[in-house]
Amino acid sequence: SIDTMIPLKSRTLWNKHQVKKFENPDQFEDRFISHVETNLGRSLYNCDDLAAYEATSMALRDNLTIDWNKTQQRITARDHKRVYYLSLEFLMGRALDNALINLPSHKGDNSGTPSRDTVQQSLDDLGFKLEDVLQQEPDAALGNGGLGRLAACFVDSMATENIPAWGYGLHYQYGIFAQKIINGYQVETPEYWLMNGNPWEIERNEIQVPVTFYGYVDRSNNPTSSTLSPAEWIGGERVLAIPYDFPIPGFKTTTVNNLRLWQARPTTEFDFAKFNSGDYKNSVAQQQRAESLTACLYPNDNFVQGKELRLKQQYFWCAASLHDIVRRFKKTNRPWTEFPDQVAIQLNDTHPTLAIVELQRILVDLEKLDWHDAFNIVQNTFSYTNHTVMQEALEKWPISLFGRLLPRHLEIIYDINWFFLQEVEKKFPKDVDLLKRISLIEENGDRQIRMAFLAIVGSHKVNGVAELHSELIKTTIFKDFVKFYGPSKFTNVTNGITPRRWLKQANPKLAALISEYIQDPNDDYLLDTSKLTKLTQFADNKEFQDKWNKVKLENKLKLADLIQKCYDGQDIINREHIGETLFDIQVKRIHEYKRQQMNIFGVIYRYLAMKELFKQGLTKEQVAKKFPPKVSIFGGKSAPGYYMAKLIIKLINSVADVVNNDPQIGYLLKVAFIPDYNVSKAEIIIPASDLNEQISTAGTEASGTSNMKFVMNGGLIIGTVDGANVEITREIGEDNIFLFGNLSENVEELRYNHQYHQKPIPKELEMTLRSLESGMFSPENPNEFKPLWDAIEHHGDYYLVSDDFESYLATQELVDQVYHNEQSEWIKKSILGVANIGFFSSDRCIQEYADTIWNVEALKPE
Ligand code: T68
Repeated sequence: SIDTMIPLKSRTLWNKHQVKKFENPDQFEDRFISHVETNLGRSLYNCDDLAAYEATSMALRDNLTIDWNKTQQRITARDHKRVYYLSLEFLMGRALDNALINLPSHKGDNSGTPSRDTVQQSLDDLGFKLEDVLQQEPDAALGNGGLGRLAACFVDSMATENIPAWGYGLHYQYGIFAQKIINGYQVETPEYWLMNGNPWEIERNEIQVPVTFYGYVDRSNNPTSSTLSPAEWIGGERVLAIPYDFPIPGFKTTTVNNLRLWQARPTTEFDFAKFNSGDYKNSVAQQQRAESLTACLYPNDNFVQGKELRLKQQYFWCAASLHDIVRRFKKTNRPWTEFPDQVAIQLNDTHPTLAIVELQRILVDLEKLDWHDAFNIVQNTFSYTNHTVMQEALEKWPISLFGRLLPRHLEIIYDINWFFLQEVEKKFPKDVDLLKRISLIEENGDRQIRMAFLAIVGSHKVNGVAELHSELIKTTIFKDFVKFYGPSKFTNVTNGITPRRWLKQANPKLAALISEYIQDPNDDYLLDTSKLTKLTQFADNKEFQDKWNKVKLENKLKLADLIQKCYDGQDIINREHIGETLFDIQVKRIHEYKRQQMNIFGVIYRYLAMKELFKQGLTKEQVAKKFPPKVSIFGGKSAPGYYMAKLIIKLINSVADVVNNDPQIGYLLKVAFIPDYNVSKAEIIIPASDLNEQISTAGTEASGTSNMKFVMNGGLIIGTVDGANVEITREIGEDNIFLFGNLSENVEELRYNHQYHQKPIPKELEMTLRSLESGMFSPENPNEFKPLWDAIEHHGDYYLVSDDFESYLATQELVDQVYHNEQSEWIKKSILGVANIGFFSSDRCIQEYADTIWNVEALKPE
């Protein structure tokens, strides 16, 4: 039907010159050279690795764009429901290697179809090393941590599962800061990731969505009407939203979805008053303000700051995205009642909750729908994912700030609240306390909008991200909503990760070994991860274990190289002993609840205990019996304003300084902090781990996703009974994970005990804290780490380090014993972990969303 609108002559010509994908190495080379010589204006004589990266990327993007167009046309032609995933963060990492892995035939067969291997060969023939070319790409680090990386895994899986889906986010000029470690302290430096342009994005200047802020609500046309009838919002400030589109390829499918990131631009309107007064400089400054709107990502993980600019970012993004979604829907000419049949919008945390209000505004004010009909449509369209139960991470906006920026939206929220509270009152008459607790507006002191509550009321489903967490939200922060709506509105979708990036791309050697042994030369197990269970039969096989171990060793050597580079060439890891050295890794954002402090306290205790043995006259060999060789590896960023997290980083680096330079200790204990942990470093770090720390205070880590990545790469977990650790244990078996510590149901009581009774501190922790106090790790300033021991000894030990420390140390002892004395058992656990991790593929996760929340089906390419 679209076709018939175009005159025959044009159609014939367009068809004749149809753009074709490169389909063999020769065509790839042709495309590569053409991009170098035309788009880049370079030649054989000045084509460096960067140019090679850009030309390769452009050649791949050409192919993807062709499939992108087909995918979009197919969805439109079939009038198929679309999913919109709204996330303020997409932590994508690098795109090129991922695109190569997703090439239609990724293994070199002899048919000549392009694959990662043939592209590698072509580049080689052209004079480049793929490894070096890949290194040229900066990470797209448009996120903080787990939440942002989850969104990236989800877009990968939605494309792979042929779900018609768009991601919507912001095109930050500056993603998360780059972390430098100077004298042991974190220093944040801005990272302009677009320095060399970006071959993966298509800037669409032809689309410009105006977005308005401030101003007032005008009812002069209808002064008697209530806030429920259409009103006109006369905005003050206006900016334009310009989309940048990123093609998202799927694995073994030609479906290519879209990730649309908005950037703010000034409007071309000019201010006559300023023009006339000759204040040219100021009117330019005004325009520059617009661009600063999307300049940077807020670098907080699990914490909200409540800054006006952040609220502006949120509205800018929601308004632009909804405008886009509504425009696309209107082209179908369907009645508004069918909007939820065509559109599912998933809110990644409460950051996009304004989209609920904006859709209600569009329907009531612009489309003149009845208030209740409109809100029905809204509720059936949206669903909300919660990622935390921690108070400091729950968004609340002061009414005063909100009302100034978005006056009409505030009215709409009041009206939503009014009708909601009426329903509550009907069901639970005269329960004033309940009304107070459940209201969308917090009335204590400074009045604030509770965004999570608004997200619940505006959605048809609310989900947590792991079983334990989904139960917790029902009994704690959202208890009253369960009472009102019943439990069925609340559900669980356990997080997942994409095995393409986190196994095939990060660990090609392990992937090759797996596909060889399970006889899956086409890597179908990357789509159907239940196939990994075929590894079970080899768990005891000596030959397989040896090969498995060899891959781990090679990955550890690669990590040793990275660490050496981070330490300016200083070799911290003794390569001679690397095979018998346990790599103990904790990489994630630095946060008290994640308890990196407990990990480093454990390292300090180990060091003190080793020194004591040496003092008693034991030889190195004798000490090694009790404390076999180990490297403790840390990585992660602290929010720039998070004092305690920064102090933990400093402590890790100070301990590293002392321990690594103690000749008596030598290779038996080393500590490394890898600066600037990000996705591309994770791809090197995770495959190298023997042991991975997932040691959050029970009940605080909603899910965790790196736990899944480590197990998928043959790492064993030492962890608490928290987040997805619980389901990982169920899947891989409790013999294959080292669990310790108090359970979440006891956390409240333990905290209470700290507040009201002086509980003695276990002697190992006492010893550790006193060594800090002695200045052993900060001779210039013995008080430097005082806040860390004070938190435990004088401020209630909120994260229960003292309650879990002994069982943590005991479990570490068990780890040492199995790793060093029962090597074959260890490798078996490692293999069984991989064999049974299939459940945590984000493909499974996306299928659950599609079936139980979005009610959307796959649309496969013909
Ligand atoms: C994480 N949350 C959870 N938040 O902590 C983690 N917060 O347990 C879970 O696995 C992951 O989400 C995916 O579900 C975050 O990463 C943030 O980064 C964040 C960002 C802004 C404001 C608040």
